[in-house]
Amino acid sequence: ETQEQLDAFEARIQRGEKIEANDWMPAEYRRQLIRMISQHAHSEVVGMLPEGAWITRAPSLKRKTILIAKVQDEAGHGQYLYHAAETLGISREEMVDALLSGKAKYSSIFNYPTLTWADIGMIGWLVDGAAIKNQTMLAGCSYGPYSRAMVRICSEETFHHKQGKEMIVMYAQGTPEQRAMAQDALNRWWWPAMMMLGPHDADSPNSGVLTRWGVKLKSNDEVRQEFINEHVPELLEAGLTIPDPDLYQDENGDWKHGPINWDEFWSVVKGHGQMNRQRLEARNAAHDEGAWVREALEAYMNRTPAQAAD
Ligand code: BYC
Repeated sequence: ETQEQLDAFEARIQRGEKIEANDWMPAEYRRQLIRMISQHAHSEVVGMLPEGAWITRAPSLKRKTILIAKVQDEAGHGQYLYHAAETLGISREEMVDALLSGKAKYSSIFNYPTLTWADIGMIGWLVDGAAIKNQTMLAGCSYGPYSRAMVRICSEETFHHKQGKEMIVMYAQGTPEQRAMAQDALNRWWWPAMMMLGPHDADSPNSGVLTRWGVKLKSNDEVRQEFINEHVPELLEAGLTIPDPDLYQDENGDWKHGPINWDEFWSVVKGHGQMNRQRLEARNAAHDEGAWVREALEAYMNRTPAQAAD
């Protein structure tokens, strides 16, 4: 890597040009994007598990149909993102191996259990709500394939967000049992949703280079601020109580939150959350059970011309 190459690359970023798969890029830019996009893909795929667990227990055919469509969308997002990462020269097998062996990270949020049906609504409202804030920012990122993936994914996430909000607002105005179930879901998902947007800026080692190269256009704390500014008033209007006694609105209209339990966050990220073990076991089992599909595909690819003409 020469200084001229780096200067020309950074000038392109400055001009707001997209970097495409075959363009020159610093090795560190490539490494950072492979890290981020593959972790994002893994999150989509693991994210199917907490919600998938409720497909058979949905309270109506309508809710079941919506949930099946949502979980299927997450699989599509995973596919799309694995492809985006492949444009950087890593294979699908390497990425999947890293997930299945526990080497790769995926979003902390999916290591929490879904204990009641209201958790499905709360994931849509809060988790997809947080994801949209992060991903709308990433839709403007400097790497073309990732940025284009984000545009499509965000439009689908918007449906996910709306169905979750609609469900929770309805339960929050429902019977005392429904209200209690919605409040309990908020109590358990609020802080994990805050954490999923990443550590405070001062503790975010990757932010410097990602910002310099136009991958991150906003910091973790800025995205978190956008998330709470949108969601706090809406949750309060729904009649719910946010489980943060220190929450207040400052003179600029920003909602300020109390301290986040980062020990819990790092413990989950390091594999010690409530559901880390089960999530990896479920992914490994699904991979093993899908071996025959991969074998069938390979046999089909290797068919003789005579077989193909049959
Ligand atoms: N969980 O330097 P930092 C979804 C790690 S899926 C686990 O700030 P960065 C959905 C981080 O990787 C949502 N690990 O990192 C799907 C780094 O470790 P490494 C997923 C986390 O990259 C289904 C270290 O902490 N979205 O929407 O600058 C159903 C230091 O952090 C987490 C994405 O993946 C975490 N929450 O910023 C419903 C979006 N946070 O890798 C919904 C793409 C941080 O150096 N990713 N770490 O060993 C990003 O935008 C950024 O990677 C992050 C973190 C903002 C998440």
